[in-house]
Amino acid sequence: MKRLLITGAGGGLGRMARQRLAHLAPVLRLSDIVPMEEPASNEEVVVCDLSDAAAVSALVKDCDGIVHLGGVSTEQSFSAILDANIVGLRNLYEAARHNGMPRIFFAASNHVVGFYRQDEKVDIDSAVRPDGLYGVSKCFGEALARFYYDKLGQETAIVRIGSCFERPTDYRMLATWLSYDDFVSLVERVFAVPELGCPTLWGVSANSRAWWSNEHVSYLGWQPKDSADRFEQSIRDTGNWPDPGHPLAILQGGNNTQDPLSDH
Ligand code: NAI
Ligand code: 15L
Repeated sequence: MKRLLITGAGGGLGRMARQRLAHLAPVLRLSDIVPMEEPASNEEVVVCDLSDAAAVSALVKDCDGIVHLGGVSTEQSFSAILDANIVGLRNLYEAARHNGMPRIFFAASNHVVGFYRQDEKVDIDSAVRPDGLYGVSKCFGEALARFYYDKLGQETAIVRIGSCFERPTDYRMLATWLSYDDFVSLVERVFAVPELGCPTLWGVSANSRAWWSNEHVSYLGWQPKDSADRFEQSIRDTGNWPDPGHPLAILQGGNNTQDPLSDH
């Protein structure tokens, strides 16, 4: 791979990916709608709104791989979600179609199944039960990725990320945490396997409390090494532990299930 595009490079995961994925290609192209740090000698920095089709087409040109992290990452107005996650994603896939179909790592989300209970078994073939418009937009993204694969052969790893932060900070994240190291090793595998196809998988570390299994994608050869287990006592010690009746302790989507529904 000569040039890897990272969208959302100004965001939480994007800033980490900028530091940790440089070994994957001689050139990193970094993009976001917000200004980013000045480029190093191996970097290209491009400010670009995903909802601008022409700009996204130019962005994707000459890239051999895409880590797509850009977009609205929380529950917001439908118009914001529409521009970034729906129009923006369609623009990305059209740009890929016209620029050599680079392999895509798509940051999907556990919030496509947020209204399942934590004690329900959910696998990759379970019906989606999004917990907000944000989750709905990720369902669209999953369907679009699958459509471009079935129609055109565009390869994508649809990664339903749990909670990818430096460390788990609450009860729910003891199940959903994905460590930065495990995120990096997953991206490495996605771009290393000779044939990827279009798998949907869970972006989650080897947490004992995890609700999801990745047995169906053993061909990727990805083995998460971290576990949230070692943080359990320190989280208990903070007192940040929900009552059994709290959504954080009942529903997979946790507090997102309680977000107000925007009417614009
Ligand atoms: P973030 O909100 O920190 O980063 C997203 C970036 O996308 C931001 O820098 C934002 O400026 C950019 N963006 C928003 N609208 C845009 C537009 N119209 N055009 C171009 N760029 C735009 O989110 P984070 O945590 O870094 O997540 C990255 C991706 O991973 C997101 O797609 C999120 O939905 C997904 N994800 C993250 C999880 C996590 O635990 N961090 C869990 C599940 C999914
Ligand atoms: C997500 O999809 C969000 O982007 C992130 O901010 C967290 O809320 C994460 O899920 C989570 O469920 O912890």
